[in-house]
Amino acid sequence: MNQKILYVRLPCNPIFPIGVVYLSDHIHKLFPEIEQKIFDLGTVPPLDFNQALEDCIDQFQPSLLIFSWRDIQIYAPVGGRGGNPLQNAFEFYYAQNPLTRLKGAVGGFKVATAYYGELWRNEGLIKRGLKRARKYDPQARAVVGGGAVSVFYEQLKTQLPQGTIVSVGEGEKLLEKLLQGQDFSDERCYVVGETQPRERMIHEWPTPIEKTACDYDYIQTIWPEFDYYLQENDFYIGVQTKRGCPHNCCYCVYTVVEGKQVRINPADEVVKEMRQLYDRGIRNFWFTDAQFIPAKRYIPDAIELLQKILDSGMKDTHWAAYIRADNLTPELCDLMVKTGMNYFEIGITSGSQELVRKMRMGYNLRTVLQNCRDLKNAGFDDLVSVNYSFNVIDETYETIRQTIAYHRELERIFGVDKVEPAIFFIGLQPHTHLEEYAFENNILKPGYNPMSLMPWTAKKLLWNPEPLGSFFGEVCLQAWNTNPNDFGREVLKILEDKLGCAPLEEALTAPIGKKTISNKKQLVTIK
Ligand code: B12
Ligand code: SF4
Repeated sequence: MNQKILYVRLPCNPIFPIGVVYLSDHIHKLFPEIEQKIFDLGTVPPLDFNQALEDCIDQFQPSLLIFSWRDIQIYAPVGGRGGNPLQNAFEFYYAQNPLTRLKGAVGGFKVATAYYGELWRNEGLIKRGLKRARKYDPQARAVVGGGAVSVFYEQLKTQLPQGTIVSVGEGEKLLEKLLQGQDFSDERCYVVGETQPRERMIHEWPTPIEKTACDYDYIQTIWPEFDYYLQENDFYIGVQTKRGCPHNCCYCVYTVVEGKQVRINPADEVVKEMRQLYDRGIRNFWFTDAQFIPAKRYIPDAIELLQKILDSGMKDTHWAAYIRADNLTPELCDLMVKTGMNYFEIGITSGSQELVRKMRMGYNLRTVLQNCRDLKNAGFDDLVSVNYSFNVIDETYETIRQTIAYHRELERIFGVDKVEPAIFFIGLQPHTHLEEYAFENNILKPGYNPMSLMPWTAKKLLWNPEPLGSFFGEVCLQAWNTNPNDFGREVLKILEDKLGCAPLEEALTAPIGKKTISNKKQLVTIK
C-alpha cells in the first residue's frame, strides 16, 4: 500500500482537533507502514491559509487528503464571526426602533458575509488542496467529513469537486475500507458526481469499532503543531469515553450522527490516553461524548471510569462534559468532585416538566434537582451552565414562569453566581423531529436549504415561532441593551419582572392530557 495521507483540519476556533487525531491513530494501528501527517488550519492565521496549505502539500505530496470540517452553524448567543449572530438577527426581526432594525440589518449582513465567506473559503481550500496534490499524484483523492459535514452532507453535494467522498459520522471504518481497496458503499457516505446520498442515510447505524488509547507518541511525530495545544493551560483537550446517545430530544441530531447504540470505550484505555496527555502537562480534559452519562444503565461505566482516574494518581486534573443530571447517584457525585469536574452543561432546555415531556427529552426535572443537591453535598462548588431554549414547542406564559421557578431553585442549590443560564434559541437542524414537525405544520417545505442564511429562511431556522416569537425578541433586545455582559441572567430577570414566578411544584408536574396547542399539533412520531 503506497498511500500518503494528509489530514487537513479546516479553519476553526482553536478547539483541539480530536477527530483527525483519532482517525490517524486508528489508521496507524491498522497500517503502520502508511505515512501520515496532520495539518491543522485552526492554528494558522487566516491570511496564510492558502499558502500554508499549498506549502504543506508541496512538502508532503499526499495521495489521500482527509478534510475535517467541524462547524458551520453559528446561531449562538456568543460573539464571533463578525458579531453576535443571535443579537443581529433579533435586532433585524424584532426591534421597534427603525435605527435598531437598521443596525441589526447591517450586523446581520456582516454575519451573513462572514458565514458565506467561510463556506466558500472552506470549499475553496478543498478544491485548491486537491488540485495541488494532483500535481504530484494525478490519482490523489479527497475525503470530507467531520461534525459540520455530518449535519449538512446533503447540501454539500453540489459544492465539492467530482469524485470527493463525503462521509457522515465517524470515519474510521470508511477509511479502513478505502485503504484496503474494499467496497465502502455500505458505509455512511457517497461520492460526488457518482453516487447519491441514500434516503435517510444519517439514520443508518455506524459500524462499531473497538477504541483503544490514542498513541500520542505517534501523533506527535506526524503533527508538528501539536505543542500549540500544550502551551496554554486553559485548553480543555478532548477525550472521548463513549459514542452514541439513546435519547430522542426533538431538536437534536447527535443521536443520529453518533447513533442510538451507546458504545463505551474501555475505562483502562481512556485512562491510558489521559495519562499520556497528563504527562505532557495537560490538566484539563473535555469528555467529548454526546452525553457523559447517557442513561441510568451507564452509571456503572461512569463510576468505573472515574474510579480508575482517581486510582491512577493523576493530581490536579479538571474535566468538563455534557451531563444528563437525571443520571447521577451520590457515589457518582462524590467521584465527579474528587476527579475534578469543574464545569458541566445541563441541557434541560426548559424548567417546565410539561414542555420537557413534549420535547421528548425523557428528563425528570424533580430527579435533576435532587441529583444537583447530591452533587452540591458532595462538595461541588464550580460552574454549571444550564441551557435553556425558549419557545421550542407550546411555550406559554405559564411555562415561562415555571422555568423561572426551576432556575431559582437551581440557584438556591448551587449559588446564584455558580449557575449560568445559557439562553439559546434552537437552530433547526435537518433530520430532527423538530424538522418533521416544521414540515407537518407548514412552517418549512421539504427541499428548503438548511444552510441558507437568507433572512426569510434564517427566520424559520432560528426557531422562535409566533405567537411568542416577538415577545422573546423584545425581551432579548432589552437584555442586550441593559446588561449585555450577563445576558442570560438579565433575560430571566426581565421575564420574572414581566410574568412572575410559578410555584416550584407546578414546574415539576406535567399534567397528562391537558389541552394545549400540541393536542392539535402533536410532535410527529419516529417513522
Ligand atoms: C463536544 C462538543 C463540543 C465541545 C467541545 C469541547 C472540546 N474541547 O473538544 C464544546 C461544548 C466546547 C462545543 C462547542 C461548540 N460546538 Co460542538 N460539539 C461537540 C460534540 C458533542 C462532539 C464533538 C467531538 O469532539 N466528538 C468526538 C470526536 C472524536 O469526533 P469528531 O471530531 O466529530 O470526529 C469524528 C467524525 O466526525 C469523523 N470525522 C471527522 N473528520 C473527518 C474527516 C473525514 C474525511 C472522515 C471520513 C471522517 C471524519 O471521524 C471522527 C472520528 O470518529 C458535537 C456533536 C457530536 N455528537 O458529534 C458538537 C458539534 C461538533 N458542535 C457544533 C457546534 C456548532 C459548536 C459551536 C460552534 C456552537 C456554537 N454555536 O457556539 C461551539 C463552538 C465551537 C468552536 N469551534 O468554537 C456542531 C457542528 C456542526 C454545525 N452545526 O455546524 C456539532 C456537530 C453539534 C451539532 N449537531 O450542531 N462543542
Ligand atoms: S440527551 Fe442530549 S445528546 Fe442525547 S438526544 Fe437529547 S439533546 Fe441529544
